[in-house]
Amino acid sequence: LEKERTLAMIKPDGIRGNFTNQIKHVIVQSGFVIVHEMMLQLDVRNVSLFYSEHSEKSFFPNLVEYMTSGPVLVMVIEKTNAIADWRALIGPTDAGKAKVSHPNSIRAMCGSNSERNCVHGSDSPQSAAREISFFFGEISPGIILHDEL
Ligand code: YYY
Ligand code: MG
Repeated sequence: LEKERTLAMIKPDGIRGNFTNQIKHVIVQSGFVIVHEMMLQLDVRNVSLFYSEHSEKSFFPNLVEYMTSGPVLVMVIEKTNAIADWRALIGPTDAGKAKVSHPNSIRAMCGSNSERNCVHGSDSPQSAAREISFFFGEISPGIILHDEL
């Protein structure tokens, strides 16, 4: 089977709650290699672009506030079947439900509810390609671009 890469992110609540080491331990123990990692503070424009598919949702303003509330850690992680396996490890979007239905999932471990769920994972090969290049491509939010450029 071909190796695959996906984008994993520890969101601001995961960083604030000191879950970084535990999450990275789960990643490595599950057979992933962490290929790239970067910690950065997202701004409103970055989050709006990253989550543009949700821009019309009622939860969008709350999502932007959450995702800009502190630094995030983005990682490119690699193994066979990485995209589906990472989604399975993080568990359902609603971390409150995850605590009941998927108690061993990462969102059950460090998340709170559907709005504060501590981690992200790409949901398809198309999303993984887009999200990896979003953070690790030539123009990344990790590169400071002056407004006049
Ligand atoms: O891919 P995943 O993160 O599991 O869920 P999405 O449905 O793509 O939503 C993205 C992001 O939006 C979710 O992780 C938290 C936030 N959100 C929310 O605040 N309230 C909801 N009812 C649904 C999602
Ligand atoms: Mg999603």
